[in-house]
Amino acid sequence: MLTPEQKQQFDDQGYLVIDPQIDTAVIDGVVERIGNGLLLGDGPDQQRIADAWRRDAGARQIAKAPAVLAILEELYGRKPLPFQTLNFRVGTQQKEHSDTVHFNAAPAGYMCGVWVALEDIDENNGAVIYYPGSHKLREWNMADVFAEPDLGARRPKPLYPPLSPKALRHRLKGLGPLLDTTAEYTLYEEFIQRQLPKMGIPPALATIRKGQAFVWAANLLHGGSRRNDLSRTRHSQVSHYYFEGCKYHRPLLNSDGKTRYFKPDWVV
Ligand SMILES: O=C(O)CCC(=O)C(=O)O
Repeated sequence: MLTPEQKQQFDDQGYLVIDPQIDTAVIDGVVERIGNGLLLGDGPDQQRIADAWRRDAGARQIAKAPAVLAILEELYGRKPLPFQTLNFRVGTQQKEHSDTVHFNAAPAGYMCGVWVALEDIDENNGAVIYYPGSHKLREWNMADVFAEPDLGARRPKPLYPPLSPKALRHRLKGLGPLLDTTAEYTLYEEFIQRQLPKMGIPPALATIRKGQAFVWAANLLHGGSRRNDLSRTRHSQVSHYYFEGCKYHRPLLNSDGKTRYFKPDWVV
């Protein structure tokens, strides 16, 4: 399905624009339900709609589009497994990051994002910004962030006092991290902002058309560009994929140095 040039481009540049072959009716249905507020998001402005696939067949179809699954299998040589969807009405203006700080695997790098444009995207409605080839840089993790003296000095204290091993196990099962990951992530974002000018890679914008998709490798630095026109929407769905036969973990939740594997909630 992919040409050798497309595979080479993904290897060299860490991204690929593809045709996910999703029916326009499916795309329009998701946009309409989101536009009508039938699918609500989290946060005060409800702009980020996590895991719409659970409630919405259209969002599920986008995450499991056969053409996308076939292309990812060609690129990675393993069966892709979608495990999260995020829908947005407007651009996120999210600071640059690598997904490897959120989701990684053993073996490393078996994770990717597929960002489907549910309307035309240009430089004014908050296109994804990315740094071609940055996926080849080392995977920066929280240890790198804390190694910067000023950022390390601002590292937040653990949220809980030392717990018994049993209480700790219980906590980790039910409530996730014992760490203030929101504050730690802010330090990570600052760290990445310092790396960007040093990399010597000019940023690019994923200005793709409605119905196209932008695939990025886990370690490609990317974010949401400025919304130059605040009156415009930017309907999009990003689905995140792991691959079969790996172990899965979330480095941000492991910033105390222990790798805790988890069982993702697969999109079914
Ligand atoms: O949609 C965007 O603006 C950015 C999305 C993103 O950075 C992500 O899903 O990791």
